[in-house]
Amino acid sequence: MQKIKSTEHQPDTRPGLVISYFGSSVAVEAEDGQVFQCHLRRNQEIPVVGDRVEWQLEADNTGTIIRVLDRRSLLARGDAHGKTKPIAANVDTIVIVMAPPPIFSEYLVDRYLVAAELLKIQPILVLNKADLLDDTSRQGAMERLEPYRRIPYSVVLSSIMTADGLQELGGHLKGKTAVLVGPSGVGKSSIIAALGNGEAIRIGEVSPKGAGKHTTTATRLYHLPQGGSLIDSPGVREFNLWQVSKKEVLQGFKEFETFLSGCKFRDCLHVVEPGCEVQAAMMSGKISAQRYASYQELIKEADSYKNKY
Ligand SMILES: Nc1nc2c(ncn2[C@@H]2O[C@H](COP(=O)(O)OP(=O)(O)OP(=O)(O)O)[C@@H](O)[C@H]2O)c(=O)[nH]1
Ligand SMILES: [Mg+2]
Ligand SMILES: [Zn+2]
Repeated sequence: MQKIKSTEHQPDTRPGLVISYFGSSVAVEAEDGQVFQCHLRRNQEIPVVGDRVEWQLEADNTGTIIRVLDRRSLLARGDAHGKTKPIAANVDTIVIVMAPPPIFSEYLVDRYLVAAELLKIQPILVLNKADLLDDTSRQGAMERLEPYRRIPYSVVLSSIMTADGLQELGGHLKGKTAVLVGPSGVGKSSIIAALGNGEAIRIGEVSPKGAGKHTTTATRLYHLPQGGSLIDSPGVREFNLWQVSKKEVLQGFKEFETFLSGCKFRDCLHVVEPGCEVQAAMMSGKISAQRYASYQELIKEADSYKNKY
């Protein structure tokens, strides 16, 4: 029997890109750039922003999603019930945005970094609002970012007020599909607006709930004039990983790798075991104590899934 190739379209379907998601419908960009509101059929795979889809035009000028095409990556988080919630599809880069005050939480950054490593997505750390740093707080921020530079991860200090770092960040993102993540109010939407072509991103719009808050409520994809796309996502206070195993947690801390062969026990978890090279590397400062603390916390979490679910 002949297999239908995934690139072959049914006669009346068109290719499209999901640029926004509203629950019961999605906004799909057609090949000519026009955007159509598309409905989902019952029991179909739920599309995510960044997904390539096949869709059909209806008489009322809306569309129906026929099929979600295979993804090259899917960034997701875990919810309180151990379920996986998708954030964005087909991303090459995850931009982890933080800003003062209070600068950032290493635990949050490290969770995103584990996700990035497991999905083989390139992470970039951005400390935005650099204009708000005085000499002392700048020094403190640099010290806390240093372990990440050493691993090495790309770290960019940016400001939409002074335009510092924007060109550097733009260079990293050129031609890529990137998702911006991080807490609310750090400047994700502002960065996208600054890098984009001034396309109306609603920053400064007052949200229905918080007085004077300009919060993004739906994930949305924007094209960059210089090529590439940026996905804006609503801010989060926490990022929970989907249910990862202890082995996967370890894979997420890539700077540990060079020490693993030195451990006394082959099944060493690098937590309490004697003769552990990872613990020794942490003690001698070759591995950051903060990164190691994040590792311990995530190992504990991975261990708890076994009993919970
Ligand atoms: N001083 C300063 N303020 C900034 C900078 N970038 C953004 N802001 C301000 O910070 C506030 C929040 O910016 P947003 O871009 O809405 O933040 P966000 O990360 O998209 O927030 P959510 O959509 O809630 O997740 C706005 O008032 C921006 O003007 C910056 O580099 N420096
Ligand atoms: Mg926003
Ligand atoms: Zn060990």
